[in-house]
Amino acid sequence: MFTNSSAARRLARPARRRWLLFAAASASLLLRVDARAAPRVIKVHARRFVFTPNRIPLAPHERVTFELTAEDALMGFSIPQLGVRADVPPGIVVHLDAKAGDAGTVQFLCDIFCGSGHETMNGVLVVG
Ligand SMILES: [Cu+2]
Repeated sequence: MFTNSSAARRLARPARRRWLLFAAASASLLLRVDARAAPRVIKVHARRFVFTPNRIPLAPHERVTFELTAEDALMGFSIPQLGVRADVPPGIVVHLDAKAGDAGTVQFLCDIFCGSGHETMNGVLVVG
């Protein structure tokens, strides 16, 4: 069909450019999907009768994974408003997925009696 190879190359250039644009757009989309797929990991340590940190900023609707550890007793990590909780035995790393809601403050607390002072063991997610 083509009488010489330079004519074939000229016609091939737009196709190659389209392919490169498609590849770049696909890579960009994959990166965005990966960023969305990987929730931020937030480490929270519990000891009688304190969570560290006890004030955690989150973006509205952010997906996070809490990486929970306990030092000296079986603890509970509960976020009633988000409907999630976990037992946190000492010496074990526990992962708990959660998704923030709209802007505002959300309390978390220990929901396993761990001694005198347990009732003050809490913290707050600051969503905004
Ligand atoms: Cu407790």
